[in-house]
Amino acid sequence: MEVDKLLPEVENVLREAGAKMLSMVRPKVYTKEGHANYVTEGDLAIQTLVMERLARILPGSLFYAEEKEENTLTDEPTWIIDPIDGTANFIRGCEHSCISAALAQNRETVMGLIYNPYRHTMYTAIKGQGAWRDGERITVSSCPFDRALVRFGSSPYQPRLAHATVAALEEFLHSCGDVRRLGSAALDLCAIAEGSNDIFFEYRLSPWDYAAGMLLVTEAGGICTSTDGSPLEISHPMGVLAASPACYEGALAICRKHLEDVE
Ligand code: LIP
Repeated sequence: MEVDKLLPEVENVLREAGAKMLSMVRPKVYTKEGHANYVTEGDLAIQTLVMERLARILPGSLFYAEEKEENTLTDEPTWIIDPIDGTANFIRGCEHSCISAALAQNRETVMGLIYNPYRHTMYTAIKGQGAWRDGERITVSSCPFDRALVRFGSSPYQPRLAHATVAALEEFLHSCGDVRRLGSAALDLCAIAEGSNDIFFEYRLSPWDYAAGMLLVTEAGGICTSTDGSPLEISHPMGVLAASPACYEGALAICRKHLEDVE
């Protein structure tokens, strides 16, 4: 499958979806299972639009998407979609959310796109062909570990991970430059890929949160594994650690150590 031929059309789908997202002011909000877990009419409308358009671009492709009832990843070409990553920010008007789409083949991401409609910024990556932001090549940083900027996610739907997250954060604060929590894992992974930040971790995410971003990071020269160092898979939720080569080992040691705190 020549995925690079699909890229321009998929970019247009995400830009159309982004315009729809920005047009939805004060969207209806619904609760989902788990602590502080929400979905809006924006998530649902954008997921419907993106799935319809991508099904036309790649007839016969399957979907693994956040607001679908049932998700099972097979070896078949499958779009992994987060219609709005950073839903809580979207609900509150905190303009830091994005639309994330990945194409998987044989359970591996071969193409990833993340669109930030607030900044009209498009991040793309195709396996083996590098990572790009608005057509400019991007690479991870060379910042040393003791000066690293660390992005993290607090796994708010999983309160049992709070203690381990806070303990890891404290160690990062003593070991690195500073920490930041902005509320979109996909945009956090873009920050690692473009080199504006150096480390990202979150002890549990769903495949739609990271399937595109993990390819951006590795195609930008970074390392992306689970928080215990095992290979990151997109067939089920996992912890995620992404970092530049200069920072990965130090970050893995901290993430692994505090994973032991999780019951
Ligand atoms: C969110 C992630 C965030 C994580 C939240 C949630 P959503 O995605 O981007 O980093 O901490 O738990 O998973 O739910 O807004 O698509």
